[in-house]
Amino acid sequence: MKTVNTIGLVALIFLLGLSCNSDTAQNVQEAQTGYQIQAVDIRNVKVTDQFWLPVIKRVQEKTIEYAIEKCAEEGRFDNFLMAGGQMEGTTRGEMPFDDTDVYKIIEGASNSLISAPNEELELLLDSLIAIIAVGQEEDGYLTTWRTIDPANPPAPWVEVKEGKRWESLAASHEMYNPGHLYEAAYTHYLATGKQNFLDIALKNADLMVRTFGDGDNKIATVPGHQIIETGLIKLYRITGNEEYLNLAKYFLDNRGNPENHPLFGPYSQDHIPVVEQDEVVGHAVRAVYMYAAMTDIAAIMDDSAYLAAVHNLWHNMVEKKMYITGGIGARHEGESFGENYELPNLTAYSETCAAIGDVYWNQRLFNLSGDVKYFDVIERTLYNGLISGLSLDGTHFFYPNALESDGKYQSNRGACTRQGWFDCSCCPTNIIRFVPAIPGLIYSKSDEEIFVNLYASSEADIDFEGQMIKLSQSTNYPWDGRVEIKVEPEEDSEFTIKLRVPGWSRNEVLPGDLYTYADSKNQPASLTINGEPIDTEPIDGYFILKRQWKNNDVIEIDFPMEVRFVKANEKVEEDKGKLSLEYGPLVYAVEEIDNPGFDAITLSVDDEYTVQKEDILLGVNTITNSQLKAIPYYAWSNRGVGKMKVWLEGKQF
Ligand code: FUB
Ligand code: ZN
Repeated sequence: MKTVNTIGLVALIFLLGLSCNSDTAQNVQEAQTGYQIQAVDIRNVKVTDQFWLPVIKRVQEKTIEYAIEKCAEEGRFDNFLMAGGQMEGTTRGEMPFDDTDVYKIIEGASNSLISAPNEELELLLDSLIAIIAVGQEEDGYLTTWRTIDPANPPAPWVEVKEGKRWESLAASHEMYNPGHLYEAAYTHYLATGKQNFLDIALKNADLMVRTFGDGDNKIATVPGHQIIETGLIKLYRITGNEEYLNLAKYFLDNRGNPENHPLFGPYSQDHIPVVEQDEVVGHAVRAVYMYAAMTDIAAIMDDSAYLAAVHNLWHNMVEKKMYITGGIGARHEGESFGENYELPNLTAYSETCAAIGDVYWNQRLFNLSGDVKYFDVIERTLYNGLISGLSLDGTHFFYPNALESDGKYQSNRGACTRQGWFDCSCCPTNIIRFVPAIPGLIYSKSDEEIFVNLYASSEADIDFEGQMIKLSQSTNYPWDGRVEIKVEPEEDSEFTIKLRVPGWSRNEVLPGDLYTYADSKNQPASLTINGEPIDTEPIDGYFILKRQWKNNDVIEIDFPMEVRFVKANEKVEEDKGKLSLEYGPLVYAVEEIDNPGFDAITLSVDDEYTVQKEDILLGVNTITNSQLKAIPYYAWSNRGVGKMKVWLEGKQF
């Protein structure tokens, strides 16, 4: 963080005379999650990885500060002060959910504090929280635009009739704002142990509990944009207050129930009851946030109808509506899913927020079952359609993530390339909230097993079966597939480590038949322990190593990487006759800047390629032959405007 700006903001708080009450939490309890598998907490995972650490540092050292400056510039903080009567003026910004950018920055910064303690940043967060507290109404209500001037929402599409609370829930984001507030407050509390933000969230959640439901003087309805549900469940987890859990369930149970409220329709997944939904429709971010909450309910309440529904929805999404990059949401119109197999490339929406929400959902599904397929989706999304949203300089972003560019079509909200900010800045701040939490995806544990889900150099201290087990992973993944893992139990003992064999290494692009490899170059993964080859086949996608582990045992795994050619199901009209290139978990793209003959490029499965590390784009493996040079998709559009393709005309397959 640049000291001058930080101090400037903090000074502002003290000038305003706001107190930063940051008493630490007491009497807070962790309620049962219902999940049989838990992530190894990020405070126990130290990432040293040459791929992910620079991305995490970029967000910690650049993007967070950049976004705080943008929020200051665009009046996000002023809105809280105006709502609390400490500043004169009218609502700044253009979205009814601008408050959430502040919450999401605090969430990401809180996670960042775990891996990179930073007193100055922590103090800054306390200051921002003090500003937020100013904007909260006496009874807990918190949506600044409405408090400042209910008759004048920042966006014309928020219909105001009488200026009353909750009158325009389809658009007002009066429940979406609190949802992000709860998510952020939960993370801030866990990261810092401070209760200052959590107090604001709980005061608001208590208002929600008093306001919504079927009882006397309550409002029967559901949120327009989901996220309050997972937020409420998180508050339930740390307080044990079942009213929060019950309200989340109420909101889910009543979607698609016309007896409860006039339905918002498929755009908001409010067309039929959630347990009957089996096709992913409507606004993709709303959808995956809702499916994540449904999965929480399935876990906590052991609800088989919810479980069946999320499985049906997942199959539909992954088998019929997912881009090869893991991105979801085909249409700009409504930021929404299209029909089955409708996956245009130039006009793909594939919103960064939707990719993030999808990872959150898939991790929950994994936690329920330990099924490898969920981490196959997570890995593909992470390395491709999610991290593409952040530029290499940390201050430019994709909101939609197109899979093709003609150099003219403005896929990124009015631009052909990455933008420094947006009128609607949901994606940059979602990147901030997500990226510092990436260490929490790498390892998981159940009562019986330790899982290695992702390959990234790191050290994990895992509290397992009454002892701490250290795993030290060292790898050059995703640039090559060799991984070494040192195992250090406190005492020699028998336990099980499950090593995920990535889908691409099992010759599976994604679960289902939406994409398949067009070549036959797959080479099986292999394994040694202390240099001795282990003759074992993956079972259900894992190397399962159950043995007496001794201190300093070393596992070496090789996932051989080859340049692979992918073809799409023939029902995907857009990709007919086309091939895409992959290497390990990375999807590749060709950009005009590297390819003078861009328009004439074709691929053949017989082509021979060279894979080499090049000193471009912060260091990537390029794939080249006499005809083309391809770069990892996530790094496209970091060198100006130009044409790009993921899918290229194919020959002989
Ligand atoms: O409506 C809030 C957020 O803004 C959505 O999740 C994004 O898709 C963007 O529309
Ligand atoms: Zn977004």
